[in-house]
Amino acid sequence: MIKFWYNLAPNPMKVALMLEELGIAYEPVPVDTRKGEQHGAAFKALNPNAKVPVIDDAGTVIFDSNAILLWLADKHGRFVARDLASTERAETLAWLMFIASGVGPYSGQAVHFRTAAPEPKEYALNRYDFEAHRHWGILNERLASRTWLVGNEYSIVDMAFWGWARMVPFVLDDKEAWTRYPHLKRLLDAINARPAAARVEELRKRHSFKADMDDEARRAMFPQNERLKKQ
Ligand SMILES: N[C@@H](CCC(=O)N[C@@H](CS)C(=O)NCC(=O)O)C(=O)O
Repeated sequence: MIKFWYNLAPNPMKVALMLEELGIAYEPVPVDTRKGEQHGAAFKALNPNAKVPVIDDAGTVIFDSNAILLWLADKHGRFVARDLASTERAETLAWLMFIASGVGPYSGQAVHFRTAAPEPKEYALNRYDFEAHRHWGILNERLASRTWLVGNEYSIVDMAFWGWARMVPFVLDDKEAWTRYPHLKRLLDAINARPAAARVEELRKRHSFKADMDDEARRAMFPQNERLKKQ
């Protein structure tokens, strides 16, 4: 059975959605990142990058959410274009990488600088907020004229989108985000209406993760700050 190391953050949640869409058995293993569990030797042997998600699929250990989505899609022949030479497959790779290297990191850094960075932070916050808006704007524009991000069917690219799209008003600190980006909302609602998304909501209730952002959590999540203390 697949083992799935996760917490409730956007990247693990996309993988949870895929596992639920496939309807395959898996064992969810919570990793409480605010308690620093991602830095333990056993976990780092699975993912040297010390982050969730990770899966162990019959002895094949794979980390990084979009890589996991592609692995599972290829293995099961579902939710992905299977012709490696097709335009749809090329577009799948392009949009998966765009989400992995742009949407996710800029969204994450926008949240970090808005909620956790010390002053002065205006320059950094402006950069990441601007880039987060720019990336979400690109997806919104693409979705203005198409139902799904790639091809004519729901795919792993939409699942990769969903992980972060659920957080857009928070990421952008913008209560009007859905008015500004209605096409994002339309796709988010379509995925939220799927039974697999409802099953992910059930998974979210199965384990309670540490909520406090106290000193222990800050040390685990923002190890870079220890360097500042030594200066
Ligand atoms: N590129 C990785 C990023 C994974 C990542 O940033 N995971 C976060 C949760 S969404 C995490 O484990 N954070 C804990 C930490 O940074 O210590 C992926 O897509 O899986």
